Amino acid sequence: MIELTPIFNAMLGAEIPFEKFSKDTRVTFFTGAGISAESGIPTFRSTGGLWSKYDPVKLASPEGFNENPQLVLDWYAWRRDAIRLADPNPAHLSITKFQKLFHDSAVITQNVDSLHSRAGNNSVLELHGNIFRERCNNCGEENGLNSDERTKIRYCHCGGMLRPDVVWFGETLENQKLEQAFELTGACQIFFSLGTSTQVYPAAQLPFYAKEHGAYTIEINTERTPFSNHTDLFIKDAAGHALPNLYEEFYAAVS
Ligand code: BJW
Ligand code: ZN
Repeated sequence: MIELTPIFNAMLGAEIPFEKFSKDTRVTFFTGAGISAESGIPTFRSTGGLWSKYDPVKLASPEGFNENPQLVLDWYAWRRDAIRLADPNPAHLSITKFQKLFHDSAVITQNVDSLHSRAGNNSVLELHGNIFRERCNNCGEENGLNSDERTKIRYCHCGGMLRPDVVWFGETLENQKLEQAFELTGACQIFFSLGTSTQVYPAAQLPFYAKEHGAYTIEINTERTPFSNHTDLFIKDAAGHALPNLYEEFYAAVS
């Protein structure tokens, strides 16, 4: 494993086996809250992150929602407002450029903020849902993107309460999405792990699965994670700084 710090950014690509890659190389980007941090959206587990101020059991679990749905709806309304004010940052925008270079590529995100799509990324798989959608807590029926009536407790025609369409602790991820995520991970030749603490399962398995299936793995994070000792290249830096530089290196070597 090679570790690079920002000071080496000028020669980031020095360690990458570019000769193995071409425009047909399959590339998968796996992202977490850290990629949106430079857009001003707080992460969960970093110092000052959401879980240092708010209790995940009360706000991001089915038990918390059943106990106090209004508290949960208010918290999600507050987060949606903050996300609406945010814009995609250079890391999201670099992925759009990478996807023009490597046409066979996809984004698997744990984020619920839509910033990948807003940046023009394509083939985006939202593993933990989307904060702008809602669904019924009972029958699961999606209620689409709609207005800010969502701060009030409302009910589905089946009698179930409407809730944000996100995956809370103790809930299973959508099977089809998870299978697709493992397929994209197992089949790619370059796997980027960007701004995730690699602590929340089953998503956290993906970087390890990529490595086991022969992908060249590049992790970019401001801190080390459980994957850092396993990745081919660890870049200790902000994604919005390292990824645009890395794109230039790939562009020069591959296009
Ligand atoms: C930067 C940066 C910059 C900062 N540039 N980098 C014991 C009890 C109960 C459950 C479990 C248990 N043990 C294991 C489980 C399973 C549980 C789990 O994994 N828990 C662990 C925490 C221990 N998982 C689940 O419950 C999942 N379901 C499941 O497993 O079903 C089967 C099952 C059923 C019943 C029982 C047990 C299993 C579901 C997980 C759902 C996660 N939901 C959330 C909320 C989503 C909705 C919302 O947004 O409101 O998803 S929690 C939160 O964590 C969110 C994220 O998607 C997810 C991952 O976090 P992420 O993205 O990695 O963010 P951070 O903050 O952790 O990290 C940010 C990183 O960025 C840091 O490393 C920084 O250094 C870095 N960074 N700035 C680059 N500029
Ligand atoms: Zn319903």
